[in-house]
Amino acid sequence: MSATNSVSPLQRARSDYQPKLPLVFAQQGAAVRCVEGDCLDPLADAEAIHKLFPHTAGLPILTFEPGEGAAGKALHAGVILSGGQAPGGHNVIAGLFDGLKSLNPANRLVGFLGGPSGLVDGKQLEITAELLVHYRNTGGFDIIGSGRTKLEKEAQFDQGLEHCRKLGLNALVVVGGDDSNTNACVLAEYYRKIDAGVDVIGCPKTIDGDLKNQFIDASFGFDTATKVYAELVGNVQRDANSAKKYYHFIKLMGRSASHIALEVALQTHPNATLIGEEVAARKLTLSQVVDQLVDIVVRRAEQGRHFGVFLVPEGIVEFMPDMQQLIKELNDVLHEHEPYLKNLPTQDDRRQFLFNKLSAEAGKSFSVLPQAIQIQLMLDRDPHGNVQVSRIDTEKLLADIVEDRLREKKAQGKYHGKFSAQCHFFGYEGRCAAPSNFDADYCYSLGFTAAALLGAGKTGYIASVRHLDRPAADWSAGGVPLTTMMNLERRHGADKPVIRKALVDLNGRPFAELAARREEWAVRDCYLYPGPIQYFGPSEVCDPPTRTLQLEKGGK
Ligand code: FBP
Repeated sequence: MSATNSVSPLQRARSDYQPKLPLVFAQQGAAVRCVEGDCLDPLADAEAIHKLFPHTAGLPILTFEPGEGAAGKALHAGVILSGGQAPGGHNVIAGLFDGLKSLNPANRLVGFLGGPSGLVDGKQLEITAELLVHYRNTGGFDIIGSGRTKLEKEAQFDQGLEHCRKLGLNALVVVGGDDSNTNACVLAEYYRKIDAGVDVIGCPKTIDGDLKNQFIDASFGFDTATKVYAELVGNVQRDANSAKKYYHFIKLMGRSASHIALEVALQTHPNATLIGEEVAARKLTLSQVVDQLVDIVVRRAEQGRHFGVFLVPEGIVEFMPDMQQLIKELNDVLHEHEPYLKNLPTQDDRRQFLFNKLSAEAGKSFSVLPQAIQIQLMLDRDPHGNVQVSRIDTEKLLADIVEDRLREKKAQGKYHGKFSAQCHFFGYEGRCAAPSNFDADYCYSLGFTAAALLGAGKTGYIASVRHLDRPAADWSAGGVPLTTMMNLERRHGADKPVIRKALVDLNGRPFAELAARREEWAVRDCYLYPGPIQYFGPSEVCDPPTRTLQLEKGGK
């Protein structure tokens, strides 16, 4: 991959930005004292996880403190970017590189190309200081690319090891979400079991914000992505409030969890925000969700307001009990009849075949959906078995059904307004944005932490930088055993050890803030316009973390 020749003025100015580090690293580089704390059991299914991971379960939590680090072996590390892009990935690599060099200038870093498949296929690139100059503080994963190949089979691990040996590597850093860090954990255990001499460390990445727990404050990329979406939603709100003629249905990325929609709502105060986890808890069907939106349109019309903005998390359909049942049955039929379905000549044949295999109830839910949505629900699952929710036009589905209901109401004399919908999907727009100061600092610190963990000879850990609501100098850095975050989940008919996804906590403060204010936001126009991310200027404009993080950490 070649370095970019043409750069924008912002990119040029940004390349001079020196990301902030936790004090311990700022003062000493990555050669710091590694302090072992309590041994941590898996948060759930401890006995089973211990059995599956005899070498990496029950390890102690680690913290880096000022003081001399143990003199370690020379490190030759490989880094893999895995899964969807998230702002700050390049800074993880920069932090890792600088951290390794601070341990020993002879240490090396190579990047595996195109995600985990780069390790298996032996495709890599030497990371050098000259190359990194072009990527520091930039968005994207283009320095080495990313991919969604699932690393799960021993044959893949063995092939990867062969390439590591050829390249003289003794360490790997996997930058990814819950699924990729699950794979990193399995890889670490396997390499330790066979005494491969390759240590494996994970880093928490995903714009979705669903890789967090008591040890991980946030995944990187969530801060920047939500700021980009909040800017766009704010702009749309201003347009809606100026023209006063459209309802905007905005689908936001984030996979199953609704963290992104919730955070964007807290930053912008739209008229309605659907939260998948609430829909599931209240067992709301598609029709009931539509009723809620219709009610808001009707009440606003009574005040002469015929415009508004609704936020829709992309994974919402998976939380509606009727749709959940439908998706579950579709998954089973798609899995069981995959080759046959692939050979059917038309989409219509496939639709008909699937429909005939569904239970009466699921068939009913399927048949009320517009054809385009039926086809989208039939699309291939991703390599981890997930429905590709970013490819389902849920915002259009909701807008269509809301319009139908309003038409009925009008005919019954229960609604006298005007309704015209505009649909948007904000997702890819935010994944490669230039990282905010928060993500630039956090990612660089994560990379540095990964280097320090390798320097301390650790394997099977995820880099953990905590107290992220404080200034960077006060952040603490350390490592948490990947197995601690594991539990058993049913996947493809078998119990599999996986890192638990964090969904929106309905008892948590971010959701409580939305719940307390949404009635006012629904009927009045309380729009907030956050504007674009600021990289230069006063700290209160450039540096604040997300509302979610502030509230979760007890802030006002
Ligand atoms: P990760 O879990 O890999 O971080 O994915 C993030 C994400 O952006 C999701 O929000 C979205 O549903 C998905 O990737 C889209 O996947 P793709 O890039 O394959 O279209």
